[in-house]
Amino acid sequence: MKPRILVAREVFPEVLEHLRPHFEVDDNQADVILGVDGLKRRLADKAGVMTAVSDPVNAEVIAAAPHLKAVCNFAVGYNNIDLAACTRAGIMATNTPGVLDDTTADLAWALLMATARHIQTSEHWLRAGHWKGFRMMDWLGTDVHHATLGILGMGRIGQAVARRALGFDMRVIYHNRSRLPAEKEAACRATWVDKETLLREADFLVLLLPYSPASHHIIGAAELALMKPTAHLINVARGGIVDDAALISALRQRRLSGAALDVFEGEPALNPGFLELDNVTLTPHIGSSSRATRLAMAMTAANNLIAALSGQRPPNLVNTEVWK
Ligand code: 8YV
Repeated sequence: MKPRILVAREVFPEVLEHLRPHFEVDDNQADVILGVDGLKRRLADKAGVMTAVSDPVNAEVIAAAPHLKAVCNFAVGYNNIDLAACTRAGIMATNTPGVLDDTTADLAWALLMATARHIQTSEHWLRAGHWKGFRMMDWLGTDVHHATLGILGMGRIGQAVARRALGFDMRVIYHNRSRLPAEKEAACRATWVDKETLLREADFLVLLLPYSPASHHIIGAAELALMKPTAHLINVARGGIVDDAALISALRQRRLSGAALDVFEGEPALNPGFLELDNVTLTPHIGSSSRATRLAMAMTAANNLIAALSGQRPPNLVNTEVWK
């Protein structure tokens, strides 16, 4: 008998076709959010699951899934999974690194340009019929070219964001726990600086850190106070890295020129303070959302699951200690 698996969210039909020769597939093409209770119910008889960031695979879910051997996230981030609980239960957890770097870097740039040049707000103003003709002072933005780009978290996506800055003749500075090797720094012409210098000197600060207790509110009131009042903050990483209430207060008081955010604390809930501001651009966690990339992510997760349940080491195993 084929192992039973759950695909916890809607996926492209070709992903299900790829899985069906290997597994008895319980899919969720109706895309109902299962939550803790739904996952507990649907995982009681499953050996594997493909999850998204919206699926909380916590200790309670794991305790209710006695046959579970693999949790394969279709995301590079995996803060929806209690990794320690998986490891304790001998369950493999995997992610999808690499396949979404360029697509997410593209969105970081789309947001950077949008906040720099008031793309969202000026479009809404135009659509509302306010444009009566040329005015010298309309929608004065911030130049992107020759500005200083700061990147906090210089993994693969951070480096892809940095490389794109070459075309805009920008100075690129970054902060990361460990410095990149010299050849990687040279490839994106980026200079390592301490966190305080990064905050003080960036005209555009792009956040690309994974969420963990250590990165919780790594950008809060004190950090925002160090930034230039002309600066813009861009977050395409995870909600919770930024203290949203502190950011709203800085934007409201114009202690920061603008922000562009794809991720939020407690999403999909949104701090209503954001909606009152005209200096923030908001998108609904679409960093990796191109058709090609979302398909590649789902296929990567599917291949991790196929490997894990056929006795092979999955290519993107996160809790490597479970592999004997
Ligand atoms: C995903 C993401 O699209 O990969 C990640 O960590 O945040 C996004 O690329 C989203 O999480 C869906 O699972």
